[in-house]
Amino acid sequence: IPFLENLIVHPDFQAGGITVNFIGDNPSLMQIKRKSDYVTKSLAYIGNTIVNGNPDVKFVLPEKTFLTPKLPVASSTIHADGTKQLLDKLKPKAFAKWISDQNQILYTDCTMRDAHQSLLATRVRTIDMLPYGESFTKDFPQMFSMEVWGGATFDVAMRFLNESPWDRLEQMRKAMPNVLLQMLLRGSNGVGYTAYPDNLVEKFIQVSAQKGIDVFRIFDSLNSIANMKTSINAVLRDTDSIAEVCMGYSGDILNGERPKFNLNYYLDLAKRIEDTGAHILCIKDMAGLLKPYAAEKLITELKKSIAIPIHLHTHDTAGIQSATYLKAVEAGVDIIDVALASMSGLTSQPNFNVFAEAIKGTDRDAGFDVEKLNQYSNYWEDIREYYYPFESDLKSSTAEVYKHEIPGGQYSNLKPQAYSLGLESRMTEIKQAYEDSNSLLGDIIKVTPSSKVVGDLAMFMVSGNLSKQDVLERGNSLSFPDSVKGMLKGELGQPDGGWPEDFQKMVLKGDKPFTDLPNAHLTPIDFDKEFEVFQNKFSTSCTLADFLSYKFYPKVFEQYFKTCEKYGDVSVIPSTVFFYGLKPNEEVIVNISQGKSIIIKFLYKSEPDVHGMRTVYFKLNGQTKAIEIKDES
Ligand code: 3PY
Ligand code: ZN
Repeated sequence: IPFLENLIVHPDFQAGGITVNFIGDNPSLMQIKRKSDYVTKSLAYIGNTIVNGNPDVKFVLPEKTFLTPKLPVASSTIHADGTKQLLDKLKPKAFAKWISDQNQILYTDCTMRDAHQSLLATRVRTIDMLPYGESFTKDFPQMFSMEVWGGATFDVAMRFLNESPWDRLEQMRKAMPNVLLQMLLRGSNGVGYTAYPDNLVEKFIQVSAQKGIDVFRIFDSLNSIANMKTSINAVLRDTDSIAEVCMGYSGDILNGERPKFNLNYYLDLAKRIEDTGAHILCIKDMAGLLKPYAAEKLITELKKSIAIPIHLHTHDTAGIQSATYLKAVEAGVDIIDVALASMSGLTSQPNFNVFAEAIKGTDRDAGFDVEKLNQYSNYWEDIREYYYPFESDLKSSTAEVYKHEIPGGQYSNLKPQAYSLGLESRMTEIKQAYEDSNSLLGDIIKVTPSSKVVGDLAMFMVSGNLSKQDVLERGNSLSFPDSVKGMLKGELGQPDGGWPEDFQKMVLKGDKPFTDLPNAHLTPIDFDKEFEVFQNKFSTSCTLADFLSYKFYPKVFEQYFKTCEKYGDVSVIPSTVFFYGLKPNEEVIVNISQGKSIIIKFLYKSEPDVHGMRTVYFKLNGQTKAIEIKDES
């Protein structure tokens, strides 16, 4: 009986003074046991990281030291009412009107989602984000929104960080009760890389809204409204959240030689997006291709043709996107996406601190205190050091992006992908092949997951030493990657103008493509039945939210669940220890729950015995503990 050992040492029990409700009145009897279980699991995790390293960390700099990141003291002890309270009061439609009616430029902070997805392979952990979010929204309740969820964060949280994305969201909501929380949703691809049944996407939206998402930024990787319809309708029908619908920006509206994605294409698409009932239009410039004068033209024309507010998203890969923002602001854009200085630039968003200061004194200035922004940026500068193995080594901005059009979030991932295929020395060819793949596919919108398919085709070409001409000449005898076959079969939907027929035939080799919706062939989920099977497979303590994680990422969830069983909740272990373990005599404080912490000091590890087992010695709250860890080397 788990509480027995606690019960017999309880002073009231020993004094014989217990009542019938004694156990119910003393929940700590159970908790102490859980705590010791938790401690054992945490030690096992830390011990394993000391002996074997974190498998996600590909290289360690042994001499590297870290500073303790410091947050500024917030100017307020409370969270003053902000956009969250305004949305609750007005509801989305009237809230959208409020956006359009007011004149100040509004900001979304992407530091906690797209910025680290684009700079640090999405590896930033909840423990490093929460204190920032909490303090920042006390200082800046005038933020439009904080982008905190969706995109690759859902997958990476479980796959590499052993965190529940849902716990992250719930904690974010608590930490930032006054500002809108925003997520990126891949339309019928949800938070995954393929199409899912409509009722899965709908349930996902309902649960995400309940747990805290206020702004659903919905996009489709081929700009297909049909693919976004289910998500848009679910947000409009089932939640009080905002449906922000994207048009992905490709090409260059000022370049007559790239006529496919011209001004009329975007004006028409925006109008059709407005007609869906969307509350906000997002121009999703995922690769950072929207040049300053193109932005001026596009926003000016959009403002004439649609009434809903416009939110502009870009990546600063070319280094000139602050100028794009200036032109967009002059042309009347309502909201822009930024990242704190030390997490901005290159494949990330433009620099918040610099932009807020640069428009000081203009009529759209929203009065951000740049000193304060700089202090928050300093916090992130130190946090970023924890993640050094995940930095992409892009050193400077580049005009090449206008040629290859690789999205910011993919650019930083392409190198590790090339590395894993032994192609790391051939990045120049890969970038050229990416451009050629896009051309073979008929010039498409490239964003997750279509961008991944273009990347796969590029890798295939480089590893097989195939030029575009070679592919066209020898394509009938080539076996293309599955993702390319799937996309040309119709699994991601249809691009405007359809797929190039010759290339499609070459890839599919007699397999018949379909042109109805990509998820039309998928069976809807029977939630009652499947949830029960799921709980039986894992645990009755698993929630509906866990079930959704499982439906999007079955293998990843299974692995995540096993790791939780073995190591407990590792999200509370500080990042330096999570990634690099401890050095002899180094200690760490782990806050295992509100107000409860343990101090763990690593003493030393023995040499491996004949079975490869090492004994790792710790001091835990002053007492010595030894655990056995298998050395995998
Ligand atoms: C994602 O889907 O993860 C993106 O960031 C797309 O831009
Ligand atoms: Zn982005």
